Amino acid sequence: PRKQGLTVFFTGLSGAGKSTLAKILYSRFLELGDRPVTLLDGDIVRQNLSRELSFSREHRDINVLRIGFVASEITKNRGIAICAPIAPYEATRAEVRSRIEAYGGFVEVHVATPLEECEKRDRKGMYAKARAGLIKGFTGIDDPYEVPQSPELRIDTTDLTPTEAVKNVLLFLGEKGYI
Ligand code: GGZ
Repeated sequence: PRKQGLTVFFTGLSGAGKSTLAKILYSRFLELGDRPVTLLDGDIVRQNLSRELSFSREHRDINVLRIGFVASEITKNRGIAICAPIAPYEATRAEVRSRIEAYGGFVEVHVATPLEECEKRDRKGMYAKARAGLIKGFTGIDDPYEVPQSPELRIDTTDLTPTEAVKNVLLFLGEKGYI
């Protein structure tokens, strides 16, 4: 029998490592080669599907629900969707989960790298700008991130290489029969 579809939904702060893990996972799934894979990375979606949206609560919710809709269509068609938005609100993540679970697997991965570490890395200089007040409403600084209460996986990348972190995701997916 053909395997069911699957969405792997990474959530976490800016700079936590979501995109890095999502990209590696994407290439691992391509290597497996048994199902079509789609990567819905935060910035790609912002550029292509959500260009008009701001970072207000309302617009973040619209953005995350759009990602969830695309992922649900992919999951319905037995593909694999990998999503990597911040998705700061629990209720919105729960909504996405229930819509996708109607069609297949949903695995929420909280990339739980602490704010201090994300800010220390500050790969794009955005935390410095947010601290300086040049960006208002930045997640973790002056905008909320609601910590996932029951994700399938929680991964702190502070002391893990990206490859090791992705290994944990693949191990979980294997154990649960998703791959
Ligand atoms: C958070 C922001 C903001 C604000 C711009 N708050 O590190 P990045 O740069 O590449 O990732 C962040 C990205 C977050 O977009 P998402 O679509 O994932 O967010 S959400 O799920 O909340 O809709 C960051 C950049 O956009 N960015 N302004 N105010 N991140």
